[in-house]
Amino acid sequence: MTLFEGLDLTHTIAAISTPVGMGGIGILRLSGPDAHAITRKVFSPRSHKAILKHRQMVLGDIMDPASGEVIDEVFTVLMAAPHTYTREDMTEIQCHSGRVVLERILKLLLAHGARLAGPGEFTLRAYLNGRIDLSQAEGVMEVIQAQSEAALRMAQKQLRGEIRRAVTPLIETLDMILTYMEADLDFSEDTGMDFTPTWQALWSENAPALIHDIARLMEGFATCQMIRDGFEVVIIGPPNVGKSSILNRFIGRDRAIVTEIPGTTRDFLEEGTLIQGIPFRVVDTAGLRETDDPIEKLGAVRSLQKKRQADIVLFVLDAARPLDDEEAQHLRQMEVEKTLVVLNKCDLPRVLSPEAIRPLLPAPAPVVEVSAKTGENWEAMTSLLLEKLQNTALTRDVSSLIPINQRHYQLLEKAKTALGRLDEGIRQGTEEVFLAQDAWEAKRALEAITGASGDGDILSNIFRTFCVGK
Ligand SMILES: Nc1nc2c(ncn2[C@@H]2O[C@H](COP(=O)(O)OP(=O)(O)OP(=O)(O)O)[C@@H](O)[C@H]2O)c(=O)[nH]1
Ligand SMILES: [Mg+2]
Repeated sequence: MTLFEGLDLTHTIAAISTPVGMGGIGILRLSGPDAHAITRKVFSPRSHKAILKHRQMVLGDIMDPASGEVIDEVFTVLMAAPHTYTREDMTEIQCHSGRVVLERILKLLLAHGARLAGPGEFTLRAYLNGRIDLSQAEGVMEVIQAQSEAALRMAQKQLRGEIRRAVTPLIETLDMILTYMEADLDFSEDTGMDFTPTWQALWSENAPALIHDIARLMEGFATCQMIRDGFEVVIIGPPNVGKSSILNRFIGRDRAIVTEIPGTTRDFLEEGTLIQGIPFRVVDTAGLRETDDPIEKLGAVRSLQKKRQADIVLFVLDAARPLDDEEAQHLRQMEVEKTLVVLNKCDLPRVLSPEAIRPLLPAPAPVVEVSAKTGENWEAMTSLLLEKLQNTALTRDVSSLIPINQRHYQLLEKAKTALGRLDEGIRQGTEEVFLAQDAWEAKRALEAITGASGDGDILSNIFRTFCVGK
């Protein structure tokens, strides 16, 4: 069943829009044809001269008209359609934020004819009423969920409709080609008019740019994901070198178990953190060593998988212990581009030095001494880590990046495949009806990025992640 099945999307809705809990101010919202009438039933202005009108805040009380009991002193503002978030009549009520206050006011609004809003229903209505497109509705959630300033900037672009601006010209080009294709299909038999030269000329003129633009949008996806979810730092190395201690220091609490017994961590463990305002996912892994223990073996397989996916690898060694052959082997095979060698436990008498490690590496890579225990040299290590990210999304100019998400990416891929088929079809002399089908498929996929044309499942999937009240 889809999220909004059976719900009357024209009925007036109400919801608490701020987190329910103790706080300075809590906000309730109403939207729909009866929003203003319901407000008038439960709100009485403090001054008898005050009147509720568009975008004017009025001080007064929320009062249960049945009992005359005042529930809270509030500010109320009416907003008149179509100049509102949903394009419907709306009300916002600002009360004191406490669970009981908020819930009693909500109950009162429901008792007077509103129904409880579904998740994201205010935004859904903004979309259904044509104020925003679907990619902008997704942008609302991206703004709320942004974990960093870069993610917020990207989300704001999405909210402002950048995706639509990127995709619309592509749809228009396809539309133009389709018009001539269809004319050919419709008229050529009856009238002898032949539009084939026209549409094929339009195709060869526009197809390279069209396909290139779609590919370019798709290319930005990996960077967008990185900005959204943060960079993945995977801590890897032999047992007992202090990998879990490093994770704990990164996140500032004892998340991973640390003991002096080698093989403590058996599986990987992931935690999010900000390093100088940049979001990271730090992954602690099971130690790598030759072993017969089946659990440790599985753990090591997972560690290596994580290492492959990583944006950055911290290869950790114990600075107070000489290298063994296995460790030296790891160093010789290291992927230097994304690795930082960390000599941990530098608070102890040192046996390993960066100078001894460097010649073993297949190419130059940073080697840094730290102590997860005392925090010595920690800043030097994090700066090196950030330096490793040079030329990634972090430092590159992302102002031209179009904020693509997984759903957009899949639709772009579908469009690109269909256009590839069409291009091939023309060369093979495929019948025009099939060529037109491919063009239509590409066009529909591009259109679905900004509009789901009433597809309940797609809308459900998007709005399911929203909170009630947004
Ligand atoms: N002196 C000193 N001891 C450390 C440091 N970092 C970790 N240790 C100690 O080294 C031991 C192993 O630390 P862990 O963080 O569990 O090491 P690990 O690499 O996660 O070990 P496994 O999970 O077994 O692979 C513990 O006794 C820690 O207290 C450090 O910087 N200095
Ligand atoms: Mg560990």
